[in-house]
Amino acid sequence: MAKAVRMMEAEIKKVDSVIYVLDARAPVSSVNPAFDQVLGNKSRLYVLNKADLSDRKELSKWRVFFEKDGNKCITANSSGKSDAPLVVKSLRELNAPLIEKYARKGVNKVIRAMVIGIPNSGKSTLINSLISEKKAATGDKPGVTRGKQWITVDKNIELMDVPGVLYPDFSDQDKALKLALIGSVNDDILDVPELAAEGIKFLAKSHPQELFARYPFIKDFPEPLPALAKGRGYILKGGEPDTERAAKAFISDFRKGLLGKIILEKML
Ligand SMILES: Nc1nc2c(ncn2[C@@H]2O[C@H](COP(=O)(O)OP(=O)(O)O)[C@@H](O)[C@H]2O)c(=O)[nH]1
Ligand SMILES: [Mg+2]
Repeated sequence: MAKAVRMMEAEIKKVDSVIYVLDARAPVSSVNPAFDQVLGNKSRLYVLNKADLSDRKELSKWRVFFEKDGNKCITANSSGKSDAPLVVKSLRELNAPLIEKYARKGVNKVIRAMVIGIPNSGKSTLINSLISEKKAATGDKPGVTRGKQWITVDKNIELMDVPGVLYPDFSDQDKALKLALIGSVNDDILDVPELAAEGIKFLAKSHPQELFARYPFIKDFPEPLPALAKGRGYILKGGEPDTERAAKAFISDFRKGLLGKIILEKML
């Protein structure tokens, strides 16, 4: 934990801005306040990524929420390339005063930025969407000379080739649940049936329409997993409901957006 902060401290000195990649399905939980001090007053471009999986109307409110203190916020679907120009344009706008200051002296200022965010928020995907070749991934190959390589996006923008991973903030249970649901926590260390049961309980309150539209057969059942297993026909040889499979199915459905475009956090 302290090591991650120290590493970030060293890297942050080399850049003008950070591109803070947020998972749009849990914008607040995607931020780790532990890194705020390290980021200091570097200008931030917040990218509400995975916008394709999120409620568009709600997202526009979140965009406004993150646009303060001179920072910028945009929404993006990094799986495609269509939002890449907006990312580049916004980063250039964020640094316009600096670019102009140099331009007056006849110098082309290259803005350097570091892409940061919690695991699975889409940092690598975003970087790859900004460049023509898949440089972000190939740098890890053994034999490829490592060290500080900057990825050139255009004449004004270079990205640090290694994205900064922020460990997620598990300070409260509610955040931990959301982070696990969106897939920011390795499933290997999770109790999947427990996560699914908690997730269903959460959605039954926050998004009952979406939940029960997909799984009408779990309504009014105090134990949702056996009901879901029976409803889906996941039955073990002995006739018992396969709750493990039901749990996996629910989590997979949620992450694929099959329950709908759900944002787990409500704007206050
Ligand atoms: N639907 C959708 N999936 C995305 C988007 N961005 C990334 N992903 C997926 O999210 C997963 C994690 O992305 P990755 O770039 O490896 O995350 P990183 O750990 O932050 O580098 C991958 O399966 C990506 O394909 C997006 O905008 N929309
Ligand atoms: Mg990555």
